[in-house]
Amino acid sequence: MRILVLGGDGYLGWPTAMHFSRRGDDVFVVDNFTRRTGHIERGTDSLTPISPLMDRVAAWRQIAGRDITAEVVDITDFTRLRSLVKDFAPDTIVHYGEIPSAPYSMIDRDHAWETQRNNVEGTLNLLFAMHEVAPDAHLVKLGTMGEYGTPNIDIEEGYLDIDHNGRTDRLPFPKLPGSFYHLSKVHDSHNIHFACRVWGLRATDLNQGVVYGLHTDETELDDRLLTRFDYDEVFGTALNRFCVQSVIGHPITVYGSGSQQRGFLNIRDTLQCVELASRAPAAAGEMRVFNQFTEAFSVMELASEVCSAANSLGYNARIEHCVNPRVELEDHYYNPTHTGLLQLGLKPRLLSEELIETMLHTVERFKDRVSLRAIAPATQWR
Ligand code: NAD
Ligand code: USQ
Repeated sequence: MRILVLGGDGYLGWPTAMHFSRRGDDVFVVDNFTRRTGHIERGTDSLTPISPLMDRVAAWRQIAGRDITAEVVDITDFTRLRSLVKDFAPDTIVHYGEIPSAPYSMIDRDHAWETQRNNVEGTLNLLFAMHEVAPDAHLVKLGTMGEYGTPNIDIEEGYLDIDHNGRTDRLPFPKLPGSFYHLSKVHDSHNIHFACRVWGLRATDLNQGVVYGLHTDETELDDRLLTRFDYDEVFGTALNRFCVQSVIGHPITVYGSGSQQRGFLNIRDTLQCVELASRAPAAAGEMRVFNQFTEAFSVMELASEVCSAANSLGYNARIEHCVNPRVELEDHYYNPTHTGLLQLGLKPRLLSEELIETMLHTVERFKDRVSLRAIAPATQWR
């Protein structure tokens, strides 16, 4: 398979590129280093030291004996994106190339605008490029469970059968996103749905939950192949942050009561899901939607799991409830369907004490790189 990975220098993109490359697929990675410059702007960095993209590619060639092609391209540059898609002629385009942080989008007007401009413009460009020069390619787009928010009804996979005034239809599931970032994903989903309906493109929208974990089979091969691991309040996500906090003796920062629930998955399962979706493409004209997570937890459950795993290793971990910087429901109903990927063959790797301990051991190796200043929640939704 010829596979174009947009955002292939990122937390999920780089491991995805190696994953497909190792399986013999022809991989082309595109990135414009927005995530690296985002860290420079905030004065923060990944816990793991990550090599420059071209060094990663060279290390991969040396270690795995395989080539990954990489090019620095901003996908909001339509002319370059179009010619790249035309020349490479991908079968599959895995699109991770967006600004992924809810807090970043809530800093102020400029950050909200930059998140929506970058994300919506990049995806719109991609849809036009596919329409013009790669109409049969399959788009595998990373969306988010946060598009749905936390409605007081069961969440379906993308669509809802509605019975209204005696008539029925299957319509996109209503969305209640919780940040300008999550909203950008809703706008993308609408644009993708439109392009599939009107131009006959094929797409899979993967509404992914919060990803945790440091390692995949490929990143483990050599430190030069490590992926990023963020723990700061803007780019770090819950479980990853809690592991770093436990190792350095910072209280685990539970926002509010911690009873808010989310879907979670291991980074290895992200790769599994993306591969399953890629090898079984959507039909022409179809926007298929999968809810991509393996387990739902409350934030408090997650914090307690990390706290007890850390304490069993001899750390002095403890939980602290912070005033919630976000506007989000804490006590709510949460029952999202997530059967589509299981039906395609997903074998989930569930969270366990052993898995958290492995993460804590890796965090321990790099703990001297932690900047304490970056941890406390500072970005307010109000
Ligand atoms: P990341 O920031 O590490 O990776 C995204 C990559 O895309 C970065 O390397 C960035 O430089 C690049 N990029 C951004 N804008 C670009 C542009 N205009 N042109 C070219 N490259 C661009 O984020 P991640 O955690 O790997 O997330 C990947 C995708 O998955 C994102 O779309 C994110 O919204 C989605 N997602 C992530 C999670 C999670 O928990 N990490 C959960 C659900 C969904
Ligand atoms: N939270 C805490 N303490 C922390 C960090 C977070 O209690 O130190 C809470 C938040 O309030 C929230 C939950 O944990 O209720 C999840 O927050 P998060 O920062 O881990 O995740 P989120 O902002 O939702 O964003 C992440 C990724 C994003 C992806 C999303 C999937 O950054 O790219 O889209 O997870 S989902 O949450 O399903 O929308």
